[in-house]
Parts: sequence; C-alpha cells; structure tokens
Amino acid sequence: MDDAKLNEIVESVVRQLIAAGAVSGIQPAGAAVPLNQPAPAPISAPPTSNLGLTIDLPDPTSEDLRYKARVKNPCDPAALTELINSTTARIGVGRAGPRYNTASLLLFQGDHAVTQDALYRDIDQKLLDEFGLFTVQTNVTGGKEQFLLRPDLGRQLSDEAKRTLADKCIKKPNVQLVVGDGLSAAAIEANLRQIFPVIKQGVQAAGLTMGTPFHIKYCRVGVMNDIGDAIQPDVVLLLIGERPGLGRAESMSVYMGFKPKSGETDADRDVVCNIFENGGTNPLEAGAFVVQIAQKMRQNQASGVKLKLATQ
Ligand code: B12
Repeated sequence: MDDAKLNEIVESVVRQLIAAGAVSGIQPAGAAVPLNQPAPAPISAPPTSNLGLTIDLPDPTSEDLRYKARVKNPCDPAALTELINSTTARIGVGRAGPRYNTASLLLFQGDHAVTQDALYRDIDQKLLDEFGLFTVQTNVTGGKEQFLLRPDLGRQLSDEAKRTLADKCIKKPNVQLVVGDGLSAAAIEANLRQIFPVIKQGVQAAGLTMGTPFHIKYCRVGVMNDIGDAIQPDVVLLLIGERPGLGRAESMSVYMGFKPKSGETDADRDVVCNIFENGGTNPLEAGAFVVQIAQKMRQNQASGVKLKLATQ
C-alpha cells in the first residue's frame, strides 16, 4: 500500500472519530497535507495531526490511573480493588486480546523511561558543588554503556584518581565518606541533602575524624577496596545509587567496610539499603544508623560476616 492510500485511510478514520465526538481538542482542519509530513509545531505544544487533532492524553503515571482496575466485567469488583490496593505490583491491568491495553503499555513505558533516565544521567554537578565534593573516575573510559557492560572496570580507581586522592585527601581518617553514582544518579539527588549532614554530625558527635569526602563517577561497590588502599581509613561509607526498579529510581544504599583492601569481597561488607523518603528507610534515620554501624565496626575491628560472628 502506498503512502497516499495509507493517509487517505487514516484521515477517514480520524474524520469519523471527530464526527462521533470520540476525540477532543479539535482545531479547524487546514489544507490537506499528508499525515506523514506533520507541520512543524512549537516544542511545548501537544502533538497535533494535520487534521488539527490534538493528542492530549492524561498522565498515565498519576496515582488514580496507576492503580485503576482495568479488568473488563470482573466477577467481584470490590475484591479486585482490594487486591490492587494491597500491592504496588501491576495486577488487575486487564488485556486487549493477548496484549496489554494501551493504558498499561503507556504506564510501563513511562516507568521504564524513569529507569533509563536514572541509569544514563550523571549526578547534578550543582549538588556535588553544594557539598564540596570533587570528582574522580574509575577505569571506565567509554561512558555509561561501558560502565554497564564492564562492572569490573567500575570497581577500579583510575591511576589519575589515585593520584588525586593522594593529593587531596586526609589519610587514615576514622570514617571516609564517598558518594558514587552507581546505577542511579536520581537516588543520590533524592537523598544526599538529608543524609550527608546527619552522617557528618554523627561522626563528629561520636568523637571520630572524618576524611575528605569526594565523588566517584562510574562507581561500583567493589571500588571500596581501592579507596581503602589509597586512603587507609578505618571505615569506608559508600553512598551509591541502587539498580532502579520500574518507576522507582530514588533508592540509595550505603555500603560499609572496615579497613577495606584489595581482594576483599561483599562478605567483608555491610549494607543499609532501600534508603528513600515515603516508604523506604528514611535517609535521616539511615544516616544515624550507619554511624552506629561504623562505631561497631571500629569496636570489633571487623565488618561483614566477621562482624556478625564477633557480635553473636
Ligand atoms: C543486584 C543485587 C544482587 C546481585 C549482585 C550481582 C551484581 N553484580 O550486581 C546478586 C543476585 C548476586 C545478589 C546477591 C545477594 N544479595 Co543482593 N541485591 C541486589 C539488588 C537487587 C541491587 C543492588 C544494587 O543495585 N547495588 C548497587 C550497585 C551499584 O552495586 P554493584 O557494584 O553493581 O553490585 C554489587 C552490589 O549489588 C553487591 N551486593 C548485592 N547484594 C548484596 C548484599 C550484601 C549484604 C552486600 C554486602 C553486597 C551486596 O554485590 C555486587 C557486587 O559487588 C539489591 C536490592 C537493593 N534494593 O539494593 C539486593 C540486596 C542488596 N541484596 C541483598 C541480599 C541479602 C543478597 C544476598 C546476601 C542474598 C543471599 N542470601 O545470598 C546475596 C549476597 C551476594 C554478595 N554479593 O555477596 C539484600 C541486602 C539486605 C541487607 N540489608 O543486608 C538486598 C537489599 C535485597 C533485599 N531487599 O533483600 N544481589
């Protein structure tokens, strides 16, 4: 089928929809321009077809649409609503034949976009400046794509980073705070303003010394070993963005280790995870909690499994 024929069919369907009042936001139809050559529109304007049809859909991620029951003719509508309200999982979404219906598909795509954005974006430089955090990089040199494909490189500080840390950081502090992008820049942006001051004040109140905080770009948890080798702190606290879930990108973790060094594994580390406001571990509470764990690590000279065994 050629383009002219296709346009004719689409325009005829749109005319019928307009006549039936099934679509709104109609402007007067202009000269017959083929539908596959849309007239340039201002970026902020909603997309329009050449028939003046405005595609103006409600935001599929709003709470009421996210949790709307979409099963056609449910046997027990009240039970269905109760089930949907009992979980954040995508249930009761209905179907169009064997496929998702449009509303579910749009919601899924909207949520997926949040995840992609959190993964591929860098932490806002203004936020890092606000806390005086300078940036060093791991051995990832090929951008986010390489970061995602090569976790091993994200666990090694680059030679330049090691030189910068040797130059700028206080050595052998009691607590070294480090901020890493990990798998979500949004997680750091959502929590740093609250957790950073709590940790700083908590460390000072405990009479401990705090190292020079900094930011690592393209950062994985395993980089804690290189931080330990470079700075030799008692405890490393690594604030890092967790792998985002669909539509949930603001969840942060603090991974912790006592005197981390080359060759150590996650068995030597501890983690406080799911840090976010409204539903997760509150960042203020998490800040106080990790300072307590840091003290416990110093008292027992251990972290991870060894700390568990020492405190049993
Ligand atoms: C991905 C993941 C894994 C993957 C890690 C593989 C990988 N290379 O990415 C796998 C499936 C192997 C895994 C295993 C485990 N995990 Co896990 N994992 C996660 C998840 C979903 C995301 C972590 C993330 O984004 N990290 C940040 C990125 C940047 O880190 P990364 O450098 O890419 O990857 C490292 C970390 O993910 C770390 N890691 C992953 N899980 C754990 C658990 C602990 C206790 C530690 C210290 C480190 C650690 O291992 C990776 C390699 O170093 C979280 C959920 C969450 N909300 O965070 C749970 C989570 C962190 N895991 C958890 C647990 C319990 C485990 C296991 C102990 C389960 C078990 N009983 O075997 C094991 C421990 C394995 C280990 N590494 O020693 C819990 C921790 C709870 C807690 N506070 O102690 C979480 C929070 C899930 C949960 N809600 O229960 N995990």
